[in-house]
Amino acid sequence: MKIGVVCYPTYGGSGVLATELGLGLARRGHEIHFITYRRPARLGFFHENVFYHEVDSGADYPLFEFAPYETALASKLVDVVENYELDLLHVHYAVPHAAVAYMARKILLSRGRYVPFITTLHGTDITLVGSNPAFAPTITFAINKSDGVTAVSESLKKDTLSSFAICRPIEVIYNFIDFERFKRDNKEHFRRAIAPNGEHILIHVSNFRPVKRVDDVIYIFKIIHDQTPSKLLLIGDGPERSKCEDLSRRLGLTKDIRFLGKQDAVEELLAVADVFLLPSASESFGLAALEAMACEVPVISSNVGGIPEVNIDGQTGFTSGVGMVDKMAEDVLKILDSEESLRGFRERALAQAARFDIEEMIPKYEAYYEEVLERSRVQPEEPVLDC
Ligand code: GMT
Repeated sequence: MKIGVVCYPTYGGSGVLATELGLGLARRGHEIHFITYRRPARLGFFHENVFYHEVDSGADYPLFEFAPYETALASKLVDVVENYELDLLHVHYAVPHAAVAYMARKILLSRGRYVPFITTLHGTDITLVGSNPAFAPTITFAINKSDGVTAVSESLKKDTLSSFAICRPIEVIYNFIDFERFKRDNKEHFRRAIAPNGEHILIHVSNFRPVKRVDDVIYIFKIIHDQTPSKLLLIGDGPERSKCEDLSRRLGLTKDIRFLGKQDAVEELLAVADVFLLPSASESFGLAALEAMACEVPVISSNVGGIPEVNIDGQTGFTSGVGMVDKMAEDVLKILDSEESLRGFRERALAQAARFDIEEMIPKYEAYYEEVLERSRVQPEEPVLDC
């Protein structure tokens, strides 16, 4: 198949997932065209069957206080579909990509070609952004008009159905993990550099948005640090970072918390960690937790959204209500209680991560693409809605 992939190219989970999916599909012989405004973070090298088309929204024209990205993206989609004869568009993150794909499909149809599009819902496009009245009518319409819709967890599917008037089926295809990359390689030299006296290593990875509650990570760490020698690695960057740096200074923890910023080889740091912290206020799946589990790192998380579908309470780590930092700290200490306890959690985390192997999930996307293509071959026009 020839597939156009639209995503945010930043470090967010949806862009990571979209890029890994595209690369995985390319390895299986499909021709993949990424179409976005900047090269996706994980698309650093030459890959056979992979193309990248940059969207220029004409931002330098003085009239445009807000560059018309959607218009430029729709035009680029039309151009790429026509010139590379794409079969299908797969857009990740509903806002604004689903509406843009709808527009592109209309334009292409007016030029004699029906190209179906699939929308993958990732999380904040539904839970935080999509239900905002500024976007809701457009997003509801574009989801309903998609030729196929997937959600990354059962919880996100449920949230979508309860927040919007959706009158079409949603397929759940979970986030996945590439075990070639995410595995517990021996990085003893890193461990010695970070924790020279054998301290425990806690880790958090995110884009430092308020929804991630990185300040809770620091409060949890403070409780643990008061009881056992430990270090905290904070990976990623975003709007809350300086507030968190300030908090760690106020709590007297600067020596033992390292803000490492954005890192490409996250797996190398996960490989030396003992516990991963993810106390988010909202999380449709928690790809970062899955990456940790694949590296045999147990997870302490909140119990919101799709997290309990990934992190099994008492097995692969523990889950708690949002903001329950005392309980989360207690749970970390339970895991770290003995070598044997830690080993058990590590083994179960890895076994659970194996359920989300990329090799199992990519065929699910392929099968879904086939299904959508077949439907649009039989009926090459907009889906007729029963609502
Ligand atoms: O919050 C992020 O890390 C970024 C965000 C995004 O949409 O780019 O991630 C969402 O999509 C990921 C991939 O499907 C999910 O694993 C994350 O749980 C989800 N984030 C939230 O729901 C807050």
